[in-house]
Amino acid sequence: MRFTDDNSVIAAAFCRAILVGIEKERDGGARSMDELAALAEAVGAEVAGILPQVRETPDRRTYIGKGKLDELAELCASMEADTVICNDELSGIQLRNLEDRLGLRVIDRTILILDIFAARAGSREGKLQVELAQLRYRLPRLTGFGKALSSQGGGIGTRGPGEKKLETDRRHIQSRMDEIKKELAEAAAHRQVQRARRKKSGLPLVALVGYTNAGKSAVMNHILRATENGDKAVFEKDMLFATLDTYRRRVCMRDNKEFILVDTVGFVSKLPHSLVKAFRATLEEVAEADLLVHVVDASRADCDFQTDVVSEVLAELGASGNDRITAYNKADLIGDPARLLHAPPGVLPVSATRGDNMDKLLAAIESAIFRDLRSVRLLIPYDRGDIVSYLSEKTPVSERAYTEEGTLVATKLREADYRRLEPYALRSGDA
Ligand SMILES: Nc1nc2c(ncn2[C@@H]2O[C@H](COP(=O)(O)OP(=O)(O)OP(=O)(O)O)[C@@H](O)[C@H]2O)c(=O)[nH]1
Ligand SMILES: [Mg+2]
Repeated sequence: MRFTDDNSVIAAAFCRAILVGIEKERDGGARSMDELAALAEAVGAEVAGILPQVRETPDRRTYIGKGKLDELAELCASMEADTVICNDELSGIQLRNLEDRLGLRVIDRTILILDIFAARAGSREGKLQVELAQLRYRLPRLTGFGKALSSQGGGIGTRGPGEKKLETDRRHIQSRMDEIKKELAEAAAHRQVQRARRKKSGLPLVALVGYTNAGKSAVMNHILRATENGDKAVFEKDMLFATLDTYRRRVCMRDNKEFILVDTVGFVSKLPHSLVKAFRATLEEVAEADLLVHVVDASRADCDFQTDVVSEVLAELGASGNDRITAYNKADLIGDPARLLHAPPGVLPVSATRGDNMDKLLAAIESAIFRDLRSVRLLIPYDRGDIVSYLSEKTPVSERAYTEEGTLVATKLREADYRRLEPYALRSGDA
């Protein structure tokens, strides 16, 4: 693997690649290799061959075993491949040994995912997060290359030019990382202010989570259309990692009920830890959400596996305990409806593109986030017309009457509003 001067890794774009992966016997890892192929194609690589090896753990020095490595070298030559892509994150030693033996560029799954993120990140914060993840990946891998370089220098114990270069590189990377962290901290502080504002408004937060390509953005778009907020649609496409930034939309429903809906970046198996770490700030909203809507692509044979991956990432983000609704999306693609009968209880089959059951999903969201509304009768003095307007616009007013002392309003309030307006509340039995 080679790095360019701007610290990014040379993308796998336009290469002709052989994919190599370790599969545990019990995993039937073909699924995972299909996904690696999709990831490779996502950056424009051409997949010239796939070589899986069944073994429990990767070889510490060469990832795959020696016999397999010979087979790989032959395959690369016969297919005229210029790149090898491995299905796990490799150490610097493994990368170097493989490159030395094969005489080709070797890329691992992590760098492939980082490449996709680097190419697609849109916001400044997203770009910085990816760069930080790339640098985090690169730093511990300098040593492997450094050893190779330092051997050009003098004998044992002397500091060769390679070692000096290694140190310069390391310092350069470290200082860039510090710079990025500082800028990200400023962005995080800004978001903190926004979050505080939302909390004060008391608007419930609903986050869409799920495996990449499950249909989270499609669910968001359907909900936006169904609630006449269709002009705020987000990007949805049949590709891995179509969404890379967090998108928040205010959804206004009937009865003046409002909530914030958040579309998030999709998860993938073996999501690089450096990336989860870098994206933790933007994914903080997932942990803070009042409700998670887990969107599953139920048309996939491996949907249980994808569900497990999502649970693992949610645990890593500290969101395991949040209230959750699970939607089995793409139900329209399931030829045999009996398959849905195996879905765990409480799971709702939906089709975001065809609209099937989406009204039920919205109703389930509504009852989950608004179940704590308090029914109240308020007597608002006439000099507080602003409060009456607020209640008419923002709450489901069921009755309004004009009395001598002021406007009498019967409605339902969220906790934050209730605390603010409690002085005007009438106890049952009052006028
Ligand atoms: N047939 C069918 N296709 C769907 C359905 N929901 C989504 N899709 C399609 O599936 C593809 C992926 O949908 P997205 O909404 O972009 O998926 P996502 O979960 O947001 O994916 P990422 O942002 O990449 O993580 C798109 O082509 C959608 O149109 C559905 O219910 N049925
Ligand atoms: Mg999306």
